[in-house]
Amino acid sequence: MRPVFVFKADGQRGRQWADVFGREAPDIDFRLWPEIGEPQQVRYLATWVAPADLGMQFPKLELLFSTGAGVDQFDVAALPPRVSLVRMVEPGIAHGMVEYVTHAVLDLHRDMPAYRRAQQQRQWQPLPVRTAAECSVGVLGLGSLGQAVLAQLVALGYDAAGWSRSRRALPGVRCHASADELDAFLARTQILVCLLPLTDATRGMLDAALFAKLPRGANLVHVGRGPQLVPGDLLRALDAGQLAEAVLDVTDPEPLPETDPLWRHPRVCITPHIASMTQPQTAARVVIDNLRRHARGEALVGLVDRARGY
Ligand code: NDP
Ligand code: OXD
Repeated sequence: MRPVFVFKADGQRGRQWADVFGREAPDIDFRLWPEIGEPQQVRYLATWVAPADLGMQFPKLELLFSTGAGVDQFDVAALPPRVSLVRMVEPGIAHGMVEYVTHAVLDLHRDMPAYRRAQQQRQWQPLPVRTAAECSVGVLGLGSLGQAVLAQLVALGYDAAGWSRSRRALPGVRCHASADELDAFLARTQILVCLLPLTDATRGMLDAALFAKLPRGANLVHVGRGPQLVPGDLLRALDAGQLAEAVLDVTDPEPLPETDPLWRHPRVCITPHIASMTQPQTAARVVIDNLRRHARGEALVGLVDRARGY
């Protein structure tokens, strides 16, 4: 009997995944939610949110794939120990994030928010132009997305730095590691990009204390997760001039309620969590590759460390 793989997402994406599996993995029985047949036969599940009774419903489940890069939507502690959780590491999602962050960084570096405001006042007012090399960008999180973003920023000539938990070495990037080196990283960062996963350690991290360690007039591009940001602290930092602009692709909650003051702040740009999306063609191939690795007993790409939470 072929091993059963269940995909749970919207129908259109599901059909794209089904095409790739049909062509490239006919040895796997691909089933599209809710037409999953006998749940007792399911060995692999790809979904954004896990059903509450996952362990009971799928007693033979071995691999749970997140259909996105983040896994904070799962109650990891509630997953049966036999189930390995795998986050999405695929070129399509990285490409989208590179586009979004590069756009935001260029927009901020070249003072486009100020020019948009000047145009509304019909003001012709050139500002001094800094080269990319004179603009310091710092990325919190040097995982698959942080690394892809930094490679593009380095190619554009930015003064690039990054921060992660463990020590990384990336071409052209000043890499900082651990809480010990966070202050030095922040002190040199004019445009701060957050690409951290949401964990107990990163929740509420973008707060007044952190903003105070950035140079005055720094900018924030937040593409991690909404609960990492303390919105009141952001608004106060903007009003006090400690921060100049904020680009937020993620908020808490999502969608942001109509009455939320973030919507109305003239120096906040909000997008509805569209920075990057998993691309079915490339993602399905990555998952197939991981299924092959699993069958051969090899290490999985994107395996989540439950203790770290990402
Ligand atoms: P990875 O797991 O590959 O990388 C996470 C990085 O963050 C690693 O470098 C890790 O350090 C670092 N990190 C985690 N916790 C800490 C900590 N406490 N202190 C310092 N560094 C820490 O994740 P991805 O790059 O794939 O994705 C990052 C996040 O981007 C996702 O979790 C998701 O929240 C967000 N995202 C947002 C999207 C959007 O559309 N807005 C789309 C996709 C993802 P180390 O290297 O030492 O492990
Ligand atoms: C993701 C996201 O984690 O879309 O993939 O935020």
